[in-house]
Amino acid sequence: MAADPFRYPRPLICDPATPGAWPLAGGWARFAHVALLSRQGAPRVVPASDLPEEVLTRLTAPRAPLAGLPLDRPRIMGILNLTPDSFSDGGKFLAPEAALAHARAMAEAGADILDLGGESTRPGAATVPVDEEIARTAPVIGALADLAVPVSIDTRKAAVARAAIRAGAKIVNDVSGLAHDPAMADEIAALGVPAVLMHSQGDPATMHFDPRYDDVVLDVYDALEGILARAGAAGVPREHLVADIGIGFGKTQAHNLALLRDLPLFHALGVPLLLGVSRKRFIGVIGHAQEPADRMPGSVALALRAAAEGVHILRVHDVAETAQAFALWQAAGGPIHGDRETR
Ligand code: HH2
Repeated sequence: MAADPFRYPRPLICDPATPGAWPLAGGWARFAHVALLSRQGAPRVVPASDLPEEVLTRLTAPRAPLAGLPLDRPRIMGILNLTPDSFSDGGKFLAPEAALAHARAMAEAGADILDLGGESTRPGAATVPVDEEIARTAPVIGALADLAVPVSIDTRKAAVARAAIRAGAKIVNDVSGLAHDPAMADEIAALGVPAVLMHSQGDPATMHFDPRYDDVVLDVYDALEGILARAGAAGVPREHLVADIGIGFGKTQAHNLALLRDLPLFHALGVPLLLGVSRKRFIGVIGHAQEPADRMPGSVALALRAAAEGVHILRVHDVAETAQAFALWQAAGGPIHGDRETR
């Protein structure tokens, strides 16, 4: 069977004032052309209006609000690791008072969502027993119940997700993309909450050994499509799903950069996109910053670039710095609100 030429349409982001430009994922970024990526050869650039209607609709349709949060501008997800061993902030927020203070400080600094995790998934990390992960996360989530911003639970385990949602979390963030815990898809469906489903090749313990792909961009796209379909089959409504390419999870630096170069392709999945690059290792390598805490400028640069490409949620350690970058970008005419309608 001949390959579908419209299977991998990568929008080419353009100035919002471009005549005939379409809104990307219902948001602020615009595109008028797409590069049709293919496993067979070089991409072919065509006007967006040449796309089959179903493909164009997937690329342009507004995305549903996430846990009540409208995705009409780039949103900041602040990271709170309640772990002794996370690669950047491990051990800093283990004490509940420190965790709560940091959560409130991030909300104050402009976080739209807080992502709490009780298990590091850095390369080489060991798994944490379910009871311990719940003991690290649920009480802190309960203590943040008065906070206006929704909390997400960063876990690969159904029981931890359940305990977190019961304690007041509103979103599940599964870095294994339903692969770690066979009960996760049914649990998310039963809880009736939205979920971020991330692509990962292999387990954190081994994923960094020798990750291989035929074509990393297209392989990750196909895998995410499969993950979203699995969630759908378990009964999770499409409006509850967010996709994430999983930077650094079973990917080399070359894989990470290839994925970032073709990031707009992933809007063709038809769901909101989340990106987590904050302080990750390749930023330190390219940006000559050995210490994770010194990788803020590179992290902000990538967050801005992704936001300009219509990515809806940026998962970051440096909330105030990212919020300031977004504010200045917007003040200088960045198309955050998509107010220069061309259609
Ligand atoms: N990255 C990390 C953890 N959770 N979730 C999503 N959706 N996307 C990501 O890229 C992502 C994630 C790893 O970063 P961090 O939480 O800072 O470190 P650790 O896993 O060591 O706790």
